[in-house]
Amino acid sequence: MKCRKCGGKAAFNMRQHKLALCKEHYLEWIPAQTERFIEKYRMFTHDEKILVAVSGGKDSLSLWDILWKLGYHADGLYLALGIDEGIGYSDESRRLCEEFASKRGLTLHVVDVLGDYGHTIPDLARSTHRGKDKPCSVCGLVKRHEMNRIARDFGYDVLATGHNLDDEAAVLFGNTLRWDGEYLLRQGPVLPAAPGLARKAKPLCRFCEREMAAYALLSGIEYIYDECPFAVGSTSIYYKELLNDLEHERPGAKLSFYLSFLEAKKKGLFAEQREETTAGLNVCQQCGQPTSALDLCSFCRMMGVGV
Ligand code: Q46
Ligand code: ZN
Ligand code: ZN
Repeated sequence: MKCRKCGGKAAFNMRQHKLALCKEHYLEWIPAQTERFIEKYRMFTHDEKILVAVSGGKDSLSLWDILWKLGYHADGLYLALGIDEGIGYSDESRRLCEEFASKRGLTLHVVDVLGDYGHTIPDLARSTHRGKDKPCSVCGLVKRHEMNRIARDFGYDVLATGHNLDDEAAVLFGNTLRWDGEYLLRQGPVLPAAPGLARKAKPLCRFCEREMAAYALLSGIEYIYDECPFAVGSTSIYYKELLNDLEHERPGAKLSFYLSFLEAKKKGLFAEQREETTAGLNVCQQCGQPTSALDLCSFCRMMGVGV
């Protein structure tokens, strides 16, 4: 297989795009495409400050690497969740993020959930009614709250995450199975800011998992290969496998599922486009983020802080 640009030996073949590229041209193609998506979906500009949520995995570190190479003002945020499970998952992923940042001279914010709040995610899951079997709902709540807090406190214009096409297609598949209108309306490459909530963007949402793994590998990014130990057996992994079977039989099906959805939404198929709304919500008396409760938001109540 030959590189379409230079005729040299191809390092990576993308059946769904009918495109094969050598290492050099692949490492140019991914950032160039990312820039196109950032502009197309109006995610952010070169004048804005971007906070990239990094987990130590291939997607988020590749995203940070790409934004850095494209000349964006992008700082990182790592949330130390205290997930160990015998493999030192959090410690290792933190080390990789810190190393990544220091090699490139980039700024990394680290929030240590145990140090700052006195709990680890597995502890919180055990001590609350949320997440009896798995800590994922507690973890999601903490991640959303803390990402938004840092973005707001440090004046970032946008919060960028490394969700790829496989992630987005799996979420879309789940939302479609339930015809969950609210979630469908909110799903997309960019979610505008709302009072108390930062704008969110997913610049990698059109690249599949394989493409991001190839990018990380070919650019020599050191990342954690293990998934979070709690991800094993999750519904989203099951949906990803289903969609991969489909993709195997019909290359391009995954991308077209996602893009056709975006197109349908644009045409108004799902009624009026709705932005993230905080109308009817109150303000948490402790942290100031929007909440449906009268006094403290779920995060502050769970952490036992404040009033
Ligand atoms: S939610 Fe659950 Fe993830 Fe948190 S506990 Fe791990 S798998 S990291 S995306
Ligand atoms: Zn080439
Ligand atoms: Zn709060």
